Amino acid sequence: MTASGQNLRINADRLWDSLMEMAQIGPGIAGGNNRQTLTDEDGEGRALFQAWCEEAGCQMGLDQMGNMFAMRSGTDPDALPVYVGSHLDTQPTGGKFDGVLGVLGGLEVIRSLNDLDVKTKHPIVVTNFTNEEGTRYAPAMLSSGVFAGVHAQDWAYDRVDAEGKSFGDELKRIGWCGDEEVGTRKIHAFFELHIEQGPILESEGNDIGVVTHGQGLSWTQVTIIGKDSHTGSTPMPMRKNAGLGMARILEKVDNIAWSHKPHAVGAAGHIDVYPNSRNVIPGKVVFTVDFRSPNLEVIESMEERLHTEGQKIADEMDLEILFEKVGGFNPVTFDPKCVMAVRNAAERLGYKHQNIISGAGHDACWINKVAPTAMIMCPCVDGLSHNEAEDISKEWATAGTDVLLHAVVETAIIVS
Ligand code: HGY
Ligand code: MN
Ligand code: MN
Repeated sequence: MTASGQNLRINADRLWDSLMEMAQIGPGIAGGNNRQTLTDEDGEGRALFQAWCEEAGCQMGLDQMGNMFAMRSGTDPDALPVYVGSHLDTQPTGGKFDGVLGVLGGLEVIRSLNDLDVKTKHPIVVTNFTNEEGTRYAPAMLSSGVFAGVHAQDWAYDRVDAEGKSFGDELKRIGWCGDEEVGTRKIHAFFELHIEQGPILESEGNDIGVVTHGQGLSWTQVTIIGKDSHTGSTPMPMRKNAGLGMARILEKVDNIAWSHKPHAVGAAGHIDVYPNSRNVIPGKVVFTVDFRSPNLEVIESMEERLHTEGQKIADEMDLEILFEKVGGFNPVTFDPKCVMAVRNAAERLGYKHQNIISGAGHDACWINKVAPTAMIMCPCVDGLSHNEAEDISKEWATAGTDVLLHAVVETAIIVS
Protein backbone atom coordinates (compact mmCIF):
# COMPACT_ATOMS: atom_id res chain seq x y z
CA MET A 1 0.00 0.00 0.00
CA THR A 2 1.60 3.34 -1.05
CA ALA A 3 1.80 6.24 1.39
CA SER A 4 -1.18 7.86 -0.29
CA GLY A 5 -3.07 4.65 0.37
CA GLN A 6 -2.61 5.00 4.12
CA ASN A 7 -4.71 8.17 4.12
CA LEU A 8 -7.49 6.90 1.88
CA ARG A 9 -10.87 7.59 3.41
CA ILE A 10 -14.37 7.65 1.92
CA ASN A 11 -16.74 10.62 2.04
CA ALA A 12 -18.96 9.68 5.00
CA ASP A 13 -21.60 12.37 4.40
CA ARG A 14 -22.03 11.45 0.72
CA LEU A 15 -22.38 7.75 1.58
CA TRP A 16 -24.97 8.46 4.27
CA ASP A 17 -26.92 10.84 2.01
CA SER A 18 -27.04 8.16 -0.71
CA LEU A 19 -28.25 5.53 1.76
CA MET A 20 -31.00 7.86 2.96
CA GLU A 21 -32.00 8.80 -0.61
CA MET A 22 -32.23 5.15 -1.67
CA ALA A 23 -34.31 4.47 1.46
CA GLN A 24 -36.99 6.83 0.07
CA ILE A 25 -37.71 4.30 -2.69
CA GLY A 26 -40.11 1.54 -1.70
CA PRO A 27 -40.78 2.82 1.83
CA GLY A 28 -42.19 0.42 4.41
CA ILE A 29 -44.98 1.27 6.84
CA ALA A 30 -42.74 1.63 9.91
CA GLY A 31 -39.68 3.53 8.75
CA GLY A 32 -37.94 0.72 6.83
CA ASN A 33 -38.27 -0.50 3.27
CA ASN A 34 -40.51 -2.73 1.16
CA ARG A 35 -38.55 -2.78 -2.12
CA GLN A 36 -39.09 -6.41 -3.08
CA THR A 37 -37.36 -7.87 -6.08
CA LEU A 38 -38.74 -7.14 -9.57
CA THR A 39 -41.39 -4.75 -8.30
CA ASP A 40 -41.74 -1.25 -9.74
CA GLU A 41 -39.96 0.02 -6.62
CA ASP A 42 -37.03 -2.30 -7.36
CA GLY A 43 -36.96 -0.81 -10.87
CA GLU A 44 -36.88 2.71 -9.42
CA GLY A 45 -34.03 1.82 -7.07
CA ARG A 46 -32.07 0.32 -9.96
CA ALA A 47 -32.57 3.47 -12.04
CA LEU A 48 -31.30 5.68 -9.21
CA PHE A 49 -28.26 3.43 -8.68
CA GLN A 50 -27.50 3.44 -12.41
CA ALA A 51 -27.78 7.24 -12.62
CA TRP A 52 -25.29 7.59 -9.74
CA CYS A 53 -22.89 5.12 -11.36
CA GLU A 54 -23.04 6.97 -14.68
CA GLU A 55 -22.41 10.26 -12.86
CA ALA A 56 -19.30 8.58 -11.42
CA GLY A 57 -18.14 7.74 -14.96
CA CYS A 58 -18.82 4.00 -14.75
CA GLN A 59 -19.44 1.78 -17.74
CA MET A 60 -22.71 -0.11 -17.10
CA GLY A 61 -23.43 -3.80 -17.75
CA LEU A 62 -26.66 -5.78 -17.28
CA ASP A 63 -27.03 -9.55 -17.59
CA GLN A 64 -29.99 -11.83 -18.33
CA MET A 65 -30.79 -12.21 -14.61
CA GLY A 66 -30.88 -8.44 -14.14
CA ASN A 67 -27.54 -8.38 -12.30
CA MET A 68 -26.14 -4.85 -12.67
CA PHE A 69 -22.42 -4.08 -13.11
CA ALA A 70 -20.83 -0.62 -12.94
CA MET A 71 -17.16 -0.62 -13.98
CA ARG A 72 -14.43 1.93 -13.23
CA SER A 73 -11.53 1.31 -15.64
CA GLY A 74 -8.10 0.24 -14.46
CA THR A 75 -4.76 1.07 -16.09
CA ASP A 76 -4.36 -2.52 -17.33
CA PRO A 77 -7.30 -3.43 -19.59
CA ASP A 78 -6.28 -7.09 -19.47
CA ALA A 79 -6.37 -7.29 -15.67
CA LEU A 80 -9.47 -9.01 -14.25
CA PRO A 81 -11.64 -6.59 -12.27
CA VAL A 82 -12.02 -6.50 -8.51
CA TYR A 83 -15.76 -6.77 -7.81
CA VAL A 84 -17.67 -5.32 -4.88
CA GLY A 85 -21.40 -5.17 -4.24
CA SER A 86 -24.44 -6.86 -2.74
CA HIS A 87 -28.21 -6.41 -3.33
CA LEU A 88 -30.79 -3.58 -3.46
CA ASP A 89 -33.89 -5.73 -3.00
CA THR A 90 -35.40 -5.84 0.50
CA GLN A 91 -37.66 -7.95 2.65
CA PRO A 92 -41.34 -6.87 2.74
CA THR A 93 -40.64 -5.41 6.19
CA GLY A 94 -36.96 -4.80 5.56
CA GLY A 95 -34.46 -2.27 6.77
CA LYS A 96 -32.62 0.52 4.94
CA PHE A 97 -29.19 -1.11 5.11
CA ASP A 98 -29.41 -4.90 4.46
CA GLY A 99 -27.70 -5.29 1.07
CA VAL A 100 -27.95 -1.59 0.24
CA LEU A 101 -24.86 -0.73 2.30
CA GLY A 102 -22.79 -3.16 0.22
CA VAL A 103 -23.97 -1.72 -3.10
CA LEU A 104 -23.77 1.97 -2.18
CA GLY A 105 -20.59 1.39 -0.17
CA GLY A 106 -19.10 -0.05 -3.35
CA LEU A 107 -20.24 3.02 -5.28
CA GLU A 108 -18.69 5.24 -2.60
CA VAL A 109 -15.36 3.45 -3.11
CA ILE A 110 -15.48 4.47 -6.79
CA ARG A 111 -16.61 8.00 -6.00
CA SER A 112 -13.76 8.38 -3.48
CA LEU A 113 -11.12 7.03 -5.87
CA ASN A 114 -12.39 9.53 -8.44
CA ASP A 115 -12.14 12.39 -5.92
CA LEU A 116 -8.61 11.36 -4.93
CA ASP A 117 -7.67 10.72 -8.57
CA VAL A 118 -6.31 7.32 -7.59
CA LYS A 119 -5.64 4.92 -10.45
CA THR A 120 -5.64 1.15 -9.96
CA LYS A 121 -4.16 -1.56 -12.16
CA HIS A 122 -7.30 -3.71 -12.02
CA PRO A 123 -10.69 -2.28 -12.97
CA ILE A 124 -13.27 -2.10 -10.16
CA VAL A 125 -16.89 -3.22 -10.65
CA VAL A 126 -19.83 -2.50 -8.33
CA THR A 127 -22.59 -5.11 -8.53
CA ASN A 128 -26.29 -5.26 -7.66
CA PHE A 129 -27.42 -8.91 -7.62
CA THR A 130 -31.10 -9.54 -8.35
CA ASN A 131 -33.32 -11.25 -5.76
CA GLU A 132 -30.88 -11.89 -2.94
CA GLU A 133 -33.68 -12.06 -0.36
CA GLY A 134 -35.58 -15.00 -1.83
CA THR A 135 -38.85 -13.79 -0.32
CA ARG A 136 -40.91 -13.17 -3.46
CA TYR A 137 -39.02 -15.84 -5.41
CA ALA A 138 -37.33 -18.69 -3.51
CA PRO A 139 -34.50 -19.49 -3.11
CA ALA A 140 -32.47 -16.66 -1.64
CA MET A 141 -29.39 -15.46 -3.59
CA LEU A 142 -31.09 -16.68 -6.78
CA SER A 143 -29.20 -14.56 -9.32
CA SER A 144 -25.75 -14.83 -7.79
CA GLY A 145 -26.51 -18.56 -7.75
CA VAL A 146 -27.18 -18.53 -11.51
CA PHE A 147 -24.01 -16.42 -11.98
CA ALA A 148 -21.99 -19.04 -10.04
CA GLY A 149 -23.50 -21.90 -12.05
CA VAL A 150 -25.46 -23.30 -9.09
CA HIS A 151 -28.92 -22.74 -10.63
CA ALA A 152 -29.97 -23.02 -14.29
CA GLN A 153 -31.28 -19.76 -15.75
CA ASP A 154 -34.43 -21.38 -17.16
CA TRP A 155 -35.25 -22.84 -13.74
CA ALA A 156 -34.76 -19.40 -12.19
CA TYR A 157 -36.99 -17.77 -14.86
CA ASP A 158 -39.75 -20.27 -14.04
CA ARG A 159 -39.88 -19.49 -10.29
CA VAL A 160 -43.28 -18.05 -9.47
CA ASP A 161 -44.45 -15.72 -6.71
CA ALA A 162 -47.59 -16.07 -4.56
CA GLU A 163 -49.63 -14.53 -7.40
CA GLY A 164 -48.25 -16.95 -9.99
CA LYS A 165 -46.10 -14.32 -11.71
CA SER A 166 -42.83 -15.79 -13.01
CA PHE A 167 -39.38 -14.34 -12.33
CA GLY A 168 -38.63 -14.13 -16.06
CA ASP A 169 -41.85 -12.28 -16.88
CA GLU A 170 -41.47 -9.82 -14.02
CA LEU A 171 -37.81 -9.11 -14.86
CA LYS A 172 -38.84 -8.23 -18.42
CA ARG A 173 -41.89 -6.27 -17.23
CA ILE A 174 -39.77 -3.90 -15.13
CA GLY A 175 -37.38 -3.51 -18.06
CA TRP A 176 -34.20 -4.76 -16.37
CA CYS A 177 -33.46 -7.92 -18.37
CA GLY A 178 -30.07 -7.46 -20.00
CA ASP A 179 -28.52 -9.19 -23.01
CA GLU A 180 -25.28 -10.22 -21.30
CA GLU A 181 -24.95 -13.95 -20.72
CA VAL A 182 -24.92 -14.70 -16.98
CA GLY A 183 -21.67 -15.84 -15.40
CA THR A 184 -19.35 -15.03 -18.32
CA ARG A 185 -17.59 -12.28 -16.35
CA LYS A 186 -14.28 -13.34 -14.79
CA ILE A 187 -13.52 -11.94 -11.34
CA HIS A 188 -10.09 -11.24 -9.79
CA ALA A 189 -11.59 -10.98 -6.29
CA PHE A 190 -14.99 -10.14 -4.75
CA PHE A 191 -15.59 -8.19 -1.55
CA GLU A 192 -19.08 -7.80 -0.02
CA LEU A 193 -19.72 -5.24 2.71
CA HIS A 194 -22.83 -6.11 4.74
CA ILE A 195 -24.40 -5.32 8.11
CA GLU A 196 -23.95 -8.21 10.54
CA GLN A 197 -27.69 -8.78 11.06
CA GLY A 198 -26.81 -10.21 14.47
CA PRO A 199 -25.74 -8.89 17.93
CA ILE A 200 -22.10 -10.02 18.17
CA LEU A 201 -20.10 -7.02 16.90
CA GLU A 202 -22.13 -4.46 18.84
CA SER A 203 -21.99 -6.50 22.07
CA GLU A 204 -18.23 -7.02 21.69
CA GLY A 205 -17.69 -3.30 21.00
CA ASN A 206 -16.11 -3.97 17.58
CA ASP A 207 -16.60 -1.83 14.46
CA ILE A 208 -15.59 -4.43 11.89
CA GLY A 209 -16.32 -8.14 11.39
CA VAL A 210 -13.63 -9.95 9.38
CA VAL A 211 -15.83 -12.69 7.95
CA THR A 212 -13.86 -15.95 7.75
CA HIS A 213 -16.82 -18.28 7.15
CA GLY A 214 -20.56 -18.31 6.41
CA GLN A 215 -22.92 -20.82 8.02
CA GLY A 216 -24.88 -23.14 5.74
CA LEU A 217 -28.63 -22.91 5.10
CA SER A 218 -31.43 -25.41 4.40
CA TRP A 219 -34.99 -24.48 3.34
CA THR A 220 -37.55 -27.33 3.34
CA GLN A 221 -41.10 -26.54 2.22
CA VAL A 222 -43.58 -28.72 4.13
CA THR A 223 -47.16 -29.28 2.93
CA ILE A 224 -49.66 -30.91 5.30
CA ILE A 225 -53.07 -32.02 4.03
CA GLY A 226 -55.93 -32.64 6.48
CA LYS A 227 -59.62 -31.83 5.97
CA ASP A 228 -61.24 -28.43 6.23
CA SER A 229 -64.45 -28.59 8.27
CA HIS A 230 -66.59 -26.56 10.65
CA THR A 231 -64.77 -25.43 13.80
CA GLY A 232 -68.04 -25.56 15.73
CA SER A 233 -69.91 -28.67 14.67
CA THR A 234 -67.05 -31.09 13.92
CA PRO A 235 -66.45 -33.33 16.98
CA MET A 236 -62.81 -33.30 18.19
CA PRO A 237 -62.17 -37.00 17.41
CA MET A 238 -63.26 -36.48 13.79
CA ARG A 239 -60.92 -33.62 13.02
CA LYS A 240 -58.00 -33.71 10.53
CA ASN A 241 -56.42 -30.47 11.65
CA ALA A 242 -53.50 -29.58 9.38
CA GLY A 243 -52.85 -26.44 11.44
CA LEU A 244 -52.39 -28.49 14.62
CA GLY A 245 -50.03 -30.83 12.78
CA MET A 246 -47.95 -27.83 11.73
CA ALA A 247 -47.89 -26.48 15.28
CA ARG A 248 -46.56 -29.80 16.62
CA ILE A 249 -43.92 -29.97 13.90
CA LEU A 250 -42.81 -26.37 14.51
CA GLU A 251 -42.33 -27.21 18.18
CA LYS A 252 -40.12 -30.10 17.01
CA VAL A 253 -38.15 -27.73 14.71
CA ASP A 254 -37.36 -25.55 17.72
CA ASN A 255 -36.31 -28.59 19.81
CA ILE A 256 -34.11 -29.90 16.97
CA ALA A 257 -32.26 -26.57 16.67
CA TRP A 258 -31.79 -26.30 20.46
CA SER A 259 -30.39 -29.84 20.51
CA HIS A 260 -27.41 -28.49 18.50
CA LYS A 261 -26.83 -25.34 20.60
CA PRO A 262 -25.08 -22.92 20.65
CA HIS A 263 -24.73 -22.45 16.89
CA ALA A 264 -27.63 -24.17 15.10
CA VAL A 265 -30.86 -22.24 14.47
CA GLY A 266 -34.29 -23.25 13.17
CA ALA A 267 -37.70 -21.68 12.54
CA ALA A 268 -40.44 -21.20 9.93
CA GLY A 269 -40.89 -17.65 8.64
CA HIS A 270 -43.21 -18.50 5.75
CA ILE A 271 -46.59 -20.04 6.75
CA ASP A 272 -49.72 -20.27 4.57
CA VAL A 273 -52.92 -21.67 6.09
CA TYR A 274 -55.89 -22.71 3.90
CA PRO A 275 -58.65 -21.66 3.78
CA ASN A 276 -57.50 -19.33 6.59
CA SER A 277 -61.08 -18.69 7.74
CA ARG A 278 -61.95 -18.10 11.38
CA ASN A 279 -64.53 -20.90 11.54
CA VAL A 280 -62.88 -23.53 9.33
CA ILE A 281 -60.43 -26.13 10.59
CA PRO A 282 -57.33 -25.76 8.31
CA GLY A 283 -57.43 -28.45 5.65
CA LYS A 284 -54.01 -27.53 4.30
CA VAL A 285 -50.91 -25.68 5.47
CA VAL A 286 -47.70 -24.90 3.59
CA PHE A 287 -44.66 -23.65 5.50
CA THR A 288 -40.88 -23.39 4.99
CA VAL A 289 -38.49 -24.64 7.67
CA ASP A 290 -35.22 -22.66 7.74
CA PHE A 291 -32.36 -24.58 9.43
CA ARG A 292 -28.80 -23.14 9.63
CA SER A 293 -25.48 -24.19 11.12
CA PRO A 294 -21.75 -23.67 10.46
CA ASN A 295 -21.52 -27.49 10.38
CA LEU A 296 -22.82 -29.43 7.34
CA GLU A 297 -23.36 -32.67 9.29
CA VAL A 298 -25.56 -30.78 11.76
CA ILE A 299 -27.65 -29.33 8.91
CA GLU A 300 -28.10 -32.79 7.38
CA SER A 301 -29.03 -34.27 10.76
CA MET A 302 -31.64 -31.52 11.38
CA GLU A 303 -33.15 -32.10 7.92
CA GLU A 304 -33.28 -35.86 8.60
CA ARG A 305 -35.05 -35.38 11.95
CA LEU A 306 -37.55 -32.98 10.38
CA HIS A 307 -38.50 -35.69 7.90
CA THR A 308 -38.71 -38.61 10.35
CA GLU A 309 -40.36 -36.75 13.22
CA GLY A 310 -42.63 -34.75 10.94
CA GLN A 311 -43.77 -37.94 9.20
CA LYS A 312 -44.44 -39.58 12.60
CA ILE A 313 -46.62 -36.66 13.75
CA ALA A 314 -48.57 -36.68 10.47
CA ASP A 315 -49.13 -40.46 10.66
CA GLU A 316 -50.37 -40.22 14.26
CA MET A 317 -52.86 -37.52 13.20
CA ASP A 318 -53.91 -39.24 9.96
CA LEU A 319 -52.58 -36.28 7.94
CA GLU A 320 -50.74 -36.37 4.61
CA ILE A 321 -47.33 -34.65 4.59
CA LEU A 322 -44.96 -33.69 1.75
CA PHE A 323 -41.41 -32.35 2.01
CA GLU A 324 -39.64 -30.36 -0.76
CA LYS A 325 -36.12 -28.90 -0.55
CA VAL A 326 -36.53 -25.34 -1.90
CA GLY A 327 -33.18 -23.78 -1.05
CA GLY A 328 -29.85 -24.24 0.61
CA PHE A 329 -26.11 -24.01 0.48
CA ASN A 330 -23.23 -25.61 2.38
CA PRO A 331 -21.17 -23.74 4.97
CA VAL A 332 -18.64 -21.44 3.29
CA THR A 333 -14.92 -20.80 3.94
CA PHE A 334 -13.85 -17.47 2.44
CA ASP A 335 -10.54 -16.91 0.63
CA PRO A 336 -7.69 -16.50 3.15
CA LYS A 337 -5.87 -13.87 1.02
CA CYS A 338 -9.02 -11.76 0.66
CA VAL A 339 -9.78 -12.21 4.36
CA MET A 340 -6.24 -11.03 5.12
CA ALA A 341 -6.78 -7.95 2.93
CA VAL A 342 -9.85 -7.14 5.03
CA ARG A 343 -7.99 -7.67 8.30
CA ASN A 344 -4.99 -5.59 7.09
CA ALA A 345 -7.36 -2.80 6.12
CA ALA A 346 -9.08 -2.76 9.54
CA GLU A 347 -5.70 -2.73 11.29
CA ARG A 348 -4.25 -0.03 9.04
CA LEU A 349 -7.31 2.14 9.68
CA GLY A 350 -7.28 1.49 13.41
CA TYR A 351 -10.78 0.01 13.57
CA LYS A 352 -11.53 -2.49 16.33
CA HIS A 353 -12.25 -5.79 14.59
CA GLN A 354 -12.80 -9.49 15.17
CA ASN A 355 -13.22 -12.66 13.13
CA ILE A 356 -16.85 -13.66 12.66
CA ILE A 357 -18.95 -16.34 10.95
CA SER A 358 -21.83 -14.93 8.91
CA GLY A 359 -25.18 -16.04 10.33
CA ALA A 360 -27.09 -14.85 7.26
CA GLY A 361 -26.67 -15.97 3.67
CA HIS A 362 -25.18 -13.54 1.16
CA ASP A 363 -24.38 -13.34 -2.56
CA ALA A 364 -20.73 -13.70 -1.52
CA CYS A 365 -21.54 -17.29 -0.46
CA TRP A 366 -22.16 -18.21 -4.09
CA ILE A 367 -19.56 -15.94 -5.70
CA ASN A 368 -17.02 -17.68 -3.43
CA LYS A 369 -17.46 -20.68 -5.73
CA VAL A 370 -16.11 -18.83 -8.79
CA ALA A 371 -13.71 -16.21 -7.39
CA PRO A 372 -11.57 -15.47 -4.31
CA THR A 373 -14.13 -13.84 -1.99
CA ALA A 374 -14.38 -12.26 1.44
CA MET A 375 -16.89 -10.18 3.40
CA ILE A 376 -16.69 -7.18 5.68
CA MET A 377 -19.35 -6.67 8.35
CA CYS A 378 -20.35 -3.69 10.42
CA PRO A 379 -22.55 -3.86 13.55
CA CYS A 380 -26.27 -3.12 13.55
CA VAL A 381 -28.28 -1.80 16.48
CA ASP A 382 -29.40 -4.61 18.84
CA GLY A 383 -28.38 -7.04 16.07
CA LEU A 384 -31.80 -6.44 14.51
CA SER A 385 -32.42 -7.05 10.80
CA HIS A 386 -35.26 -8.21 8.52
CA ASN A 387 -37.24 -5.71 10.57
CA GLU A 388 -38.13 -2.14 9.61
CA ALA A 389 -36.40 -0.88 12.76
CA GLU A 390 -33.02 -2.16 11.42
CA ASP A 391 -30.50 0.57 12.15
CA ILE A 392 -26.76 1.32 11.97
CA SER A 393 -24.71 4.36 12.92
CA LYS A 394 -23.12 6.61 10.32
CA GLU A 395 -19.78 5.78 11.97
CA TRP A 396 -20.30 2.05 11.46
CA ALA A 397 -21.28 2.61 7.81
CA THR A 398 -18.16 4.75 7.34
CA ALA A 399 -15.83 2.27 9.04
CA GLY A 400 -17.13 -0.62 6.93
CA THR A 401 -16.78 1.35 3.71
CA ASP A 402 -13.30 2.63 4.62
CA VAL A 403 -12.24 -0.99 5.13
CA LEU A 404 -13.87 -1.95 1.81
CA LEU A 405 -11.93 0.88 0.10
CA HIS A 406 -8.60 -0.30 1.52
CA ALA A 407 -9.21 -4.00 0.85
CA VAL A 408 -10.17 -3.15 -2.73
CA VAL A 409 -7.18 -0.92 -3.48
CA GLU A 410 -4.80 -3.40 -1.86
CA THR A 411 -6.16 -6.05 -4.24
CA ALA A 412 -6.66 -3.81 -7.31
CA ILE A 413 -3.14 -2.31 -6.81
CA ILE A 414 -2.74 1.46 -6.73
CA VAL A 415 -0.75 2.66 -9.75
CA SER A 416 -0.79 6.40 -8.98
O1 HGY B 1 -31.75 -15.59 4.22
C1 HGY B 1 -30.71 -14.94 4.33
O2 HGY B 1 -29.84 -15.26 5.12
C2 HGY B 1 -30.49 -13.70 3.51
O3 HGY B 1 -30.94 -12.59 4.24
N1 HGY B 1 -31.18 -13.77 2.24
MN1 MN C 1 -28.61 -9.13 2.70
MN1 MN D 1 -31.73 -9.96 3.96
